[in-house]
Amino acid sequence: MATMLFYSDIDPIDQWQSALAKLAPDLDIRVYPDINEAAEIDYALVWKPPAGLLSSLPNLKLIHSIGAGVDWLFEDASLPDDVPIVRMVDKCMKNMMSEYAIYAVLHFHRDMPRYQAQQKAGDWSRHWPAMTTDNPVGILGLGEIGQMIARKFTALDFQTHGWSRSAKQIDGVTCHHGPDGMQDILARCQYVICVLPLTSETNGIIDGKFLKHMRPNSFLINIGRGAHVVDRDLLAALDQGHLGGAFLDVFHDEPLASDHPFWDHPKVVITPHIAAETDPADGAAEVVNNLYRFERNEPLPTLVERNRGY
Ligand code: OXD
Repeated sequence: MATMLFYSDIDPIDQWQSALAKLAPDLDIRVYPDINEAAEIDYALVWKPPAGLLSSLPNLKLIHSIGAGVDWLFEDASLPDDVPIVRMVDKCMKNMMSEYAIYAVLHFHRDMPRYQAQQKAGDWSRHWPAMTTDNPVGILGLGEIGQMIARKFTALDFQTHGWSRSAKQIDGVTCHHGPDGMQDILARCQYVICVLPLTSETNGIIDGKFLKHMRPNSFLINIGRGAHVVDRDLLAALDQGHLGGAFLDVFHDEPLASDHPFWDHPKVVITPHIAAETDPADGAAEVVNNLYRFERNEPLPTLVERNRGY
């Protein structure tokens, strides 16, 4: 029987325990801090554990993230180098991320900030809507989540572009890659959605230069990580009128400080990192499948490549 440590400050532990118990009744789940013997732990299912916790488990064989991003794991200097890491990418999460992206784009596309202000003022003015086919959507990051978002925008009839580090081909999506491809996608899209992983290459990627390449009066949606954005450059692009608005779910520091200028900026919409949650039932199925694959020495589809950082 295998033993798995569970650590998360934000996920519903009871639901995870019962979902895992249904699918893998033999799995012994130890919820931190009730680990008992550290040497007994084979697997760790975690979201942002304290630094040093994973390295204190001498027989750890696999680390499974509860979320899609794993940048926080690499902040722990003592993270064991030889233990494979698996990301969570389940269907519910992909659905939630794409719903959020669609909602954010349509918020700007259908001029909701203006109609919300008009409602407050009791103003019945009508404005000609933007046309779907004239306002391309660009998705930065074409992993599983980015691809699902792209497919859904294609289905809504938006011209859909995508950017990835290396070349990709996706039906119905104009794919760009590399640094020149980034300039190209930014120049062509009215709505730019960031779902990039956070790595040393993408940290601060949304800076003044990036924003200058975006179309005048275009919109940024960030559901990647807060550290992708240089906040003061984004604020400048909004204040100088270059950018039409930003829809932000992730921030450098979370919770966002109460005096951060994003809070009451008229062109910014903020949500508290809720674009997607990991559903315990769906997530538990993903974890159990990965553990079976691992035990049978089969390839793990969401195995993190440490040299890439995702
Ligand atoms: C994340 C997640 O990685 O919510 O941010 O899954």
